[in-house]
Amino acid sequence: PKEIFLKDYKLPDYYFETVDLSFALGEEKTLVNSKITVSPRVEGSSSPLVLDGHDLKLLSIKINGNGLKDAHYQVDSRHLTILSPPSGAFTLEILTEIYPHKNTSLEGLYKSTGNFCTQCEAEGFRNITFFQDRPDIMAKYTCRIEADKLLYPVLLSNGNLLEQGELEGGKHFALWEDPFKKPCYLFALVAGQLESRDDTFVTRSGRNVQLRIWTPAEDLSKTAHAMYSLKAAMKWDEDVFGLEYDLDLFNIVAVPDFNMGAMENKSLNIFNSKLVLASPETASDADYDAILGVIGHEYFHNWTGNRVTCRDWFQLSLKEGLTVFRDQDAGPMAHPVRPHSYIKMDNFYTGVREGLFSSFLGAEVVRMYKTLLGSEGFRKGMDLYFKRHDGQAVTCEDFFAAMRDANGVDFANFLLWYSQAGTPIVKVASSYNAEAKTFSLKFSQEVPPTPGQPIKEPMFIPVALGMLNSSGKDLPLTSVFHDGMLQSIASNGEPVYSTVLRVTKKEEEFIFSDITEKPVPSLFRGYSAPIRLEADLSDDDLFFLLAHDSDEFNRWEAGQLLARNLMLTLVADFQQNKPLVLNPKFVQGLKSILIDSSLDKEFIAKAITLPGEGEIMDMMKVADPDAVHAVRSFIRKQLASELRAELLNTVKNNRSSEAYEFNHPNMARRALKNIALAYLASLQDEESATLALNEYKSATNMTDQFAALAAIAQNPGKTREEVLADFYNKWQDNFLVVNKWFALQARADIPGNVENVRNLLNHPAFDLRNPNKVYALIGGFAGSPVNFHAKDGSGYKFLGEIVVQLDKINPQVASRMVSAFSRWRRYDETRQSLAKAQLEMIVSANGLSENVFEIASKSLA
Ligand code: B3K
Ligand code: ZN
Repeated sequence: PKEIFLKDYKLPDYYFETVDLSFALGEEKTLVNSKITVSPRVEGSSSPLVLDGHDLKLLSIKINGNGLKDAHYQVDSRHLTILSPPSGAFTLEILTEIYPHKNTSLEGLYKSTGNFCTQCEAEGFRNITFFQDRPDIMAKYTCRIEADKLLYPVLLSNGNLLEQGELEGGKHFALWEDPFKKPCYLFALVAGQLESRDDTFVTRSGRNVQLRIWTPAEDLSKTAHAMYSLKAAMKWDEDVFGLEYDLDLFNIVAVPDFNMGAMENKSLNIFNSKLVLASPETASDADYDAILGVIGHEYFHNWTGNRVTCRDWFQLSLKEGLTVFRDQDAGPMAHPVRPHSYIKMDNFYTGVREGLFSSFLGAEVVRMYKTLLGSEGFRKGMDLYFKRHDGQAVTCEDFFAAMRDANGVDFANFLLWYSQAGTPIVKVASSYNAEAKTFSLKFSQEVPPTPGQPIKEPMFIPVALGMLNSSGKDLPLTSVFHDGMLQSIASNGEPVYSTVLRVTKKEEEFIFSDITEKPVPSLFRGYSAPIRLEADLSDDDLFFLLAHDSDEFNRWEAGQLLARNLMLTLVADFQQNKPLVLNPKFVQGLKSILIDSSLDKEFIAKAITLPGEGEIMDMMKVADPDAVHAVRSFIRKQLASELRAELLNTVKNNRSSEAYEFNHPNMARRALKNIALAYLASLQDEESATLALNEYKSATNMTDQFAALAAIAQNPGKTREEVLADFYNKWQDNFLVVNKWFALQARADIPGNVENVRNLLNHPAFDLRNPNKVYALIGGFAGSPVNFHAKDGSGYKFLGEIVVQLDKINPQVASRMVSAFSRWRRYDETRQSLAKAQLEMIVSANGLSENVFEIASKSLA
């Protein structure tokens, strides 16, 4: 397989103006006719026209209506080349045959529980027909679908329905037209037995938009929250960005077999059912939240991704970073406490040439624009971006230019965020001069070398900060001395309590004046830049920030930093066989948070949650999963025993007998109660066991029921087995709930759990062909530090075998699973050689897909 580089981007030789597709859907085969009007980019040129096509059966080609002779084209399993096309514009008509019922890769056109559906991003359209499968080919589409009327009563595609009608032989057809130009990755088709929940949205200019959410009839009752989420997203985009929906119809279809979360196809979003279906009994708060977030995300793509799209796939963060930023910012649940590892399905967007960073980091880059420019400046930049680029396929530099030009600001080296890999490490040293009443902050930054980029330039880093006085209040800030100049930071003559510095050099100093007492600085408020901070703050400073910082993110982060330091110290003790002792100050710190009734409950729940094992392992020279697990379990149990009374009260005081509601106070209350319950269950005593069992039995919604089940399942034994069996019996007919049950068992830290997971592979409810089930069971297992990294290699061996098996079914899903191996060099030598052996076995497997090969071979390189 050949690697593609950004620097090799070339404009296409031919543009496509219109594309008329016609599908004859059948049980054994589907015929696809594609009629394209083609025009050369350079008038008069007649260079060969190379089309992508993956394992397609070509039936015929016509140019300007005449059949093309064999000598005038070449076809292989990847391409169709028209050797000497006419000079000037022409029409190209290609007929192919495909086999959706055999398509287990779930890319292109495939079947999910009897219905036809598509997935084309990034390069799936080439599985449907021969095409220039690249996002800078934007064309206007029509799509005619013909199918059996009884089997496929509903026929959907992008845009507006122009015509529909009956045909002979029990068939019918529908003709759709999308008035907007789009790249082929946004094409979609759905055909099947579906019903819709209908609603309308009136746009701010007074247009009625028909909204339809399609599912099998029996699931329709579970789509109310999805509809609420869609309407909230439409309203938010109007209110915040002035962006209106641009068609009269918006469809969402939920399918059970889908490789990722959802897909933003123009006016016909296709979703993994997991991110549409919810009822209080079957979906947890986390599910409700994810649905709200992802429905918003896909809807927001209509402008950031669809109307303005990516020139090539290296520009992925142009649409993903910006759209993740928008969904994080949106919605009634937006909240400043945001763990670094905001996990959502599309973060796994790997395997295809992703560019330099994940959509998550892309969102952080967009957030920096907003931090630097303020909300108004950011909005001006967005307005200019749409004004300049509507209907175009553009680059991250174009986005940058719009932000810069709209605000007339010099961003110096900000673009390095897109090209320079690696997380900058920012060190900060502070000193207070009591006589001069000045406070100095010295910043130094370093970006560690990464493969292919040994030398790094200093980055442009926005530092939002404030300073706390001895009673924990923000000190007024008036002016700062920097670069030989005293600059005012007051706003209209009034002091400010938080400001944004621009750090752009390898080393630089900022000296604040009129600081009346020695402050504790609160740096990078709101996570103002995606960096790793090493500040000269003592534990006492951190406890102080944890207790008082007005910036909720930093308040939480101070607690996490304390916990990380504590865990690392104890890990070292554990490795040296020293007895583990928990610092009483830490217990005291968490206790004061836990009992502080003035605090938001979601904040408390997050603040008393220890950093994950993966996060701690990342900070170690050689990751030691056993030590990290032992230490985290020790701290949890110790905290539970010392704060037992407070935790019990927390559970008791946060129960509610009222009907489930999806809103902040109720979700926060449940989160707090359930984390307290989990702590108590780690005590493994009679009283806590009874408590957890009672919570399980009395739960009236999935959030509480599942949290109680998880608490019980921490501890091996008879109760665990009985309750797991009970839960399965209750929910065996609901595949989404059964996946939770798989995932819970998969990630259990019970020693030797790999055997249990192996057995579950044979469970009647399991199926390797369904991505959600694989993510739950195999993905869950690969994320469990103790058993996946078992020192006897049993976990690695298990995953290695599955990856090879899975690759034959679905390469995209297999490549996600194989990425669990990618950090194998972080472990000790024994584990390294065991993991490496599995990677080598995978790479040498017969008929390996490009997806898995890319990830596995890059991991070995
Ligand atoms: N744009 C898609 C992700 C596509 C992944 C392709 N393998 C959905 C999203 O961004 O949410
Ligand atoms: Zn997206």
